[in-house]
Amino acid sequence: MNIQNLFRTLISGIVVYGVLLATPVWADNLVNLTSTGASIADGNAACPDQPYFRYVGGDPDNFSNPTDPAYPSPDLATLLITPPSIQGVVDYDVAMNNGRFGDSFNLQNTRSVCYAVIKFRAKNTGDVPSTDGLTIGHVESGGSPFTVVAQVLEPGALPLTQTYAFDATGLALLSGITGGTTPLDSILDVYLQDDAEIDFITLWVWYGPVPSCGGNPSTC
Ligand SMILES: [Ca+2]
Ligand SMILES: [Ca+2]
Ligand SMILES: [Ca+2]
Ligand SMILES: [Ca+2]
Repeated sequence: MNIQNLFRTLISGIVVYGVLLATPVWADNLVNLTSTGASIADGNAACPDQPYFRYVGGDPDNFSNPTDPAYPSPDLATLLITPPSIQGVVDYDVAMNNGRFGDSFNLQNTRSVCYAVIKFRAKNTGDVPSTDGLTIGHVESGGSPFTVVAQVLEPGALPLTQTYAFDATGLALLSGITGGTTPLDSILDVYLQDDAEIDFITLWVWYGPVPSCGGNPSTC
């Protein structure tokens, strides 16, 4: 993974119930994500008897003014300005051209992750959007390194709302942020560099044993 791909973007939230929309097939641009099984019904089926937590960043208002605030963690805020970009750091609903976007979600949970779905809306707005990426992971103390959990490359190529499920690798890495053997601070960072605009990001997370670990969270 080159440095350009590494720096592709994240956010905060609350518990609610809702309905997911259909997802376009775009597998070539997905890292540790899949368009298969990206629904609440799939998460409920994979993690029986587990409620889901919904984390929301930005308002799904189709990029409308006013801008929606992002709340990057202190470590992500440091990453966003290292080095400074031409445009600077932007919020949701801001056309980005050589800028940086970031938001952080405090997952507030120390259990491993059984299932997770991400939904967002993006569009290309800058000079070379084909090199962009939305990166989901965890920024370490002081702004580096960025532990990558999953990515969507060129997230604005499709002017549509996109919904993906984390694959087995993504779930294992996500569990390293929450309920792994050396859990971090449960903050999930999302980072985007540098030519696309984000309307909103929503995460659904089911906690519990990681399916790929044979149902035993103590072993992974
Ligand atoms: Ca708005
Ligand atoms: Ca650019
Ligand atoms: Ca770019
Ligand atoms: Ca918005």
